Amino acid sequence: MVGDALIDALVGVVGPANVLIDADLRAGYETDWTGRFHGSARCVVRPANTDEVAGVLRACSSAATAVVPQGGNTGLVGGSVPRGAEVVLSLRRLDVIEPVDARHGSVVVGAGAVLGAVRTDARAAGWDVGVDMASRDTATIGGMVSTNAGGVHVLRYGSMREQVLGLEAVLADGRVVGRIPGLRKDNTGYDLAGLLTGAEGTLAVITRVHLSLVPHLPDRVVTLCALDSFADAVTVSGALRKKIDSLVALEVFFPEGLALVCEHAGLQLPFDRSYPAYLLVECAAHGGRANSLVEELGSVLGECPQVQTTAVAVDATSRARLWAYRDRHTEAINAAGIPHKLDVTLPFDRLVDFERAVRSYLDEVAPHTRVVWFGHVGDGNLHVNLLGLQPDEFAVDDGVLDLVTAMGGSISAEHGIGIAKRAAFERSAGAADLASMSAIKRALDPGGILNPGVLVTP
Ligand code: 2HG
Ligand code: ZN
Repeated sequence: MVGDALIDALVGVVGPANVLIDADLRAGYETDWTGRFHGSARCVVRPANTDEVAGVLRACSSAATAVVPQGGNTGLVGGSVPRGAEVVLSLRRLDVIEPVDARHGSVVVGAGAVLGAVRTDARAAGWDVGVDMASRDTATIGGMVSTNAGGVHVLRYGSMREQVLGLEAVLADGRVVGRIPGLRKDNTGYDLAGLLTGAEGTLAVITRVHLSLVPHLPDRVVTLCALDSFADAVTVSGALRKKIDSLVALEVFFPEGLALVCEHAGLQLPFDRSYPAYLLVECAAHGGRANSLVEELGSVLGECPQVQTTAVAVDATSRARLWAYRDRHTEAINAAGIPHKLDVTLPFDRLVDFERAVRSYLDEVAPHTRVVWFGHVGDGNLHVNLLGLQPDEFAVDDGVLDLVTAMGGSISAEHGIGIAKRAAFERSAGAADLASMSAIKRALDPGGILNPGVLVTP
């Protein structure tokens, strides 16, 4: 039987301990973080290095068996869990973090290296990773590059694509592509690293990444602002983006999400009463400038009459206390039910209209739905979490995403397309764009074994 021959071949590549066949061993790899997406894998295979990844892909290609690459399994669009009898290719054992280049600010890491661990090494050398997010202790660099992850510092440092100096990846037929040396300028041919970044494991399996680092900025101030409306939050965030060079994060959340977080995490409300909107602002510098950051931010906020009250934090513990109100949204929402996650960008001047339009759309078509909003308002990026829908119900999501498209936005700001946004993506993207993507898919993965069903139609 083909299946058994494949298992034998995989065992030959990675050893019996790293081919997980039993249902209880596979289980942790078969359901996504939200609990919305799950399927059964043929097996989970855990290679330790690039050669083994190549061996696994050659075996799967010969057996014409689909492969679902998986990093930390923190994805939110169903792109890294099986949909039916695929081989899950876990990259977590490729977790080597090479010594940081402390003079020039870069590091080469395996795809399975966890963001938090890379950040610790970078900071010890006076540098930092430009992308940060709440799932930092589980998310892997390979997964973050594959999904072009964003996070809370995009307005300062860009998404994952901007951090990649070079990468190595394995094609479906086992050939290794890419460049690791990580030159700052390299204009030779097609940008394969740029193409594989954000390809969601549909074109190749990323095995190593050369990351550009950013200077570590230890002087920080975090201010939580209370506002009377989302419109005020958008206005204040525009003023902060215009006037403050040291800005590294600009996040928004609302009373529904804050109440969930406080209940879930056992936290006190930040102010003595609730407000219609909250802005979390972080500024950073080095050279002992914390006090001047406080003064600069205080003076710009003082010129914004929309700001009702603020809480300011400078030391690490107080900063973490304010960040918890924002960072713990995702886990608090998950504790309340299985969410449908819509991650969208709008032009800044459509954000407020969009929020109103979604509320009236939901009142009309799904009044039982509970909506929890938050996001990276500094990037025009909102996370719209819908609770109370069936996991396989897509119509309400698609209606919201069509509103995004109609308002000139993007249906995926930072989480990717996966399987969750496939239909909306096909409606929002241009026909020639879709055809070009399909042609690229067919060229790099002619057998269609890499993450079929995700992102692109071959
Ligand atoms: C975040 O910004 C992540 O924390 C997750 O992108 C967003 O849970 C979400 O909807
Ligand atoms: Zn986000």
